[in-house]
Amino acid sequence: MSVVSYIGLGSNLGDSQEILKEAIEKLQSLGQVRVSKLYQSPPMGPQDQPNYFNAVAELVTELEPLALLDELQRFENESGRVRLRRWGERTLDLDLLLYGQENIQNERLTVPHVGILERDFVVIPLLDLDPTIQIAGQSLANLELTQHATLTALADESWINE
Ligand code: PH2
Ligand code: MG
Ligand code: MG
Repeated sequence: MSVVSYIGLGSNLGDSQEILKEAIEKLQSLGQVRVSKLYQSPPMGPQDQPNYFNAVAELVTELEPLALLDELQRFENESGRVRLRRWGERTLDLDLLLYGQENIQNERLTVPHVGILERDFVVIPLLDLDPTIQIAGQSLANLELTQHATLTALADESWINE
């Protein structure tokens, strides 16, 4: 049975736009993909690191959550993932944000992703993909942080074709 999942993409090392584009191509091997706009976002965490490129992908997939996580981690590693410190700079970050309506908690995975409702670089792209999206009964469109988001749209949904 296929499930609608959402994957957060982030990069602030290397040619980030190209790295995210390649990540989308890899996600397309796992199912049907739609992408949000492409954003630039000031770093959450250590401030002495570059701004992030962020986007979210919707993936309709038959993969079970842990099998999907394996694939995401494989894609991170294949991109020559460099991660220097916690909350710090990285070439590619692929986070499983939502998997259908499921709540998952085990040693490898927490879904919905931790902190999802506090991160404008996740909430705003999710709203691009589904303006009515809810998490645990909370409509994301009504969140305070959508009113004073700190991120900038760099390109519309066609950025993956550039
Ligand atoms: N990811 C982090 C740490 N800080 N800041 C922004 N703006 N965007 C991110 O994707 C991000 C971050 C660790 O995953
Ligand atoms: Mg992350
Ligand atoms: Mg991550």
